Amino acid sequence: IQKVLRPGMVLLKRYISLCEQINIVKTCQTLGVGPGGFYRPGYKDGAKLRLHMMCLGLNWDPQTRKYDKRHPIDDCEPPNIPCEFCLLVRRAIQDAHCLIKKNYIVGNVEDVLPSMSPDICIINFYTTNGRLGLHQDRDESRESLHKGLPVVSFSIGNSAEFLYGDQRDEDKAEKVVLDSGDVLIFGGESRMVFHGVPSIIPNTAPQALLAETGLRRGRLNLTFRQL
Ligand code: MD3
Ligand code: FE
Repeated sequence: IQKVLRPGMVLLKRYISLCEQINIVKTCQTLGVGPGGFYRPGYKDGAKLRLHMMCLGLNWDPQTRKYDKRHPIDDCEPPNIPCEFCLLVRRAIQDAHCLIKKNYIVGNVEDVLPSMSPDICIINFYTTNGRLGLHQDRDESRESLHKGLPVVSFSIGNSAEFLYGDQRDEDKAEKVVLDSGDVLIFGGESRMVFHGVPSIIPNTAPQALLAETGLRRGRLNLTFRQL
């Protein structure tokens, strides 16, 4: 089940196979401990985000909202983005292009949803009480934002409610559920939408994923961007 939710916004349901999901979780587990690994970042005002985060390729600091070569806490250079991740991102954008061409009359699909090759992967881990308020992602370069280069997101583990809309108001936002294996792409006209994760739905991860990885109750989200 694949859906174009808005121009430039494509949801590929259950796109990542269970086997690929298991490999992604194992990679995150390996890279996520020790220096440069998962931590609970803070905002400018000192409040902590209700999630654990780590970065690959480059670093992003929620406190300064800046991209950097090094980690703000331990001064480490983050690990590279594994090739398998980048290949999956590329395949997802290609399949989104096919979907758009099949369903809409478009001149050049690259205008509706540009291709991108990621410089950074931000990995968020939400426990059962995790959440992320409505926000826009606009810390990338002016060129990247201007071109509408997409953010590609992978959801793995417990399902999450996901809100998106044209305003910061949760009551005016549209809601979809993101399940394990779903890929969501936001590019072109949809790049600046407000979006957030109001709640994680307990005990919804595929049993085999938990058995194979020991992933604790929670949800992993990987977002890929070109700066
Ligand atoms: C729409 N992450 O990392 S993923 C984020 O589930 C972020 O962890 C959420 O928002 C999460 O910034 C949502 C879907 C997503 C990611 C980035 C977007 C949607 C987006 C950027 C622009 C528009
Ligand atoms: Fe975001």
